[in-house]
Amino acid sequence: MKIVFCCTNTKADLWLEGFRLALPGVDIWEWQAAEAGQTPKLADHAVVWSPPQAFIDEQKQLQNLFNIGAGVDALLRLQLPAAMNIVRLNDAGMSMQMSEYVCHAVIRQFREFDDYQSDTQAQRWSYRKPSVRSEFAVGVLGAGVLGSKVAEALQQFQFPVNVWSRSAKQIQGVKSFTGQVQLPDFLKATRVLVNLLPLTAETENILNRANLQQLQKNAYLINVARGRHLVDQDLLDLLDEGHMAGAMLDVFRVEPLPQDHAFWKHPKISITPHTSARTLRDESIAQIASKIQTVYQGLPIEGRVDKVRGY
Ligand code: NDP
Ligand code: OXD
Repeated sequence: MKIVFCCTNTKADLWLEGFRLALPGVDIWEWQAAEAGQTPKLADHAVVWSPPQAFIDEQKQLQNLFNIGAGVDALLRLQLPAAMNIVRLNDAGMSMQMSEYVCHAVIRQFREFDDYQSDTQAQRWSYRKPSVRSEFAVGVLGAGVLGSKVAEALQQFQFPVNVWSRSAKQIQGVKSFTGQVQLPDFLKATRVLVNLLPLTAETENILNRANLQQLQKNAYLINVARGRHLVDQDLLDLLDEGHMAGAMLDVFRVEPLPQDHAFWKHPKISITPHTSARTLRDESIAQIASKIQTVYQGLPIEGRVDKVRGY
């Protein structure tokens, strides 16, 4: 069994060590581009994050690309041979982190903690009228591995929760909306919009003026999926016009967010550096190793990406 590791911005050593422990006898190495005239060593499977096209062009025998993240948009931008499968990470500790992040952001807005922070700085003792929970409906775009768990977590705090996905979902206490036809009703019912969609041709720029202005007045946006879902200027305009109350953004069109981007200094925008749900090394190694063993048993594995659908 030969595995090549090619994860941009990731130190390989501990990953390689972890896979050697989980898959005794495996031949695993970190990819380096072959020198001109050198014959590259070819692997059967790869563990990847945002690899370059040169990697795919060289490693022609790969059966599976095991992505060390949930989103596979960077892989689908490459020219991949038809026979090369993409396998996404299924949760592996991400849904708990994502639930923490989103619940934090929703509660922070609902309980006006940013305003209390300003009061602290001004040494001002000032009560606020409590917000009405029933008027604080949270709408989650995407009800897959992460979105469905986030919807469940939000219910612990008794917010009304709706989800929007391609196919109908049955999540206890959560109203499910589907497809383009039901998107307007979903948006109209939403005070806090959480984006957990994959980035595909259909979902790119979905957080645009036409959609965001259908949200309830004083809406709040939490974007934890991909920067290219959001039309940046449309958000800035809707914040400045007062239709939207604020946003918490974890992902951006260009990362790191450029120093001169207007988001940095906007008083109603909070920023985190693509950290809402991190890849956890041990959990990810365990999941990928188990999937590789399943492949060798000739059995189907969870998380095979439909390359046409885009997720
Ligand atoms: P899944 O693939 O499990 O879920 C995707 C959901 O989106 C599904 O419910 C799917 O509907 C729905 N969906 C896809 N396309 C459409 C569409 N055109 N119209 C309506 N609904 C659609 O993904 P995950 O939950 O695992 O992850 C979601 C995204 O979160 C990732 O793709 C990634 O970009 C991002 N992410 C960000 C992280 C961060 O740290 N910021 C960390 C991890 C992930 P259906 O169920 O009907 O197929
Ligand atoms: C992912 C991510 O897709 O970290 O897993 O963004």
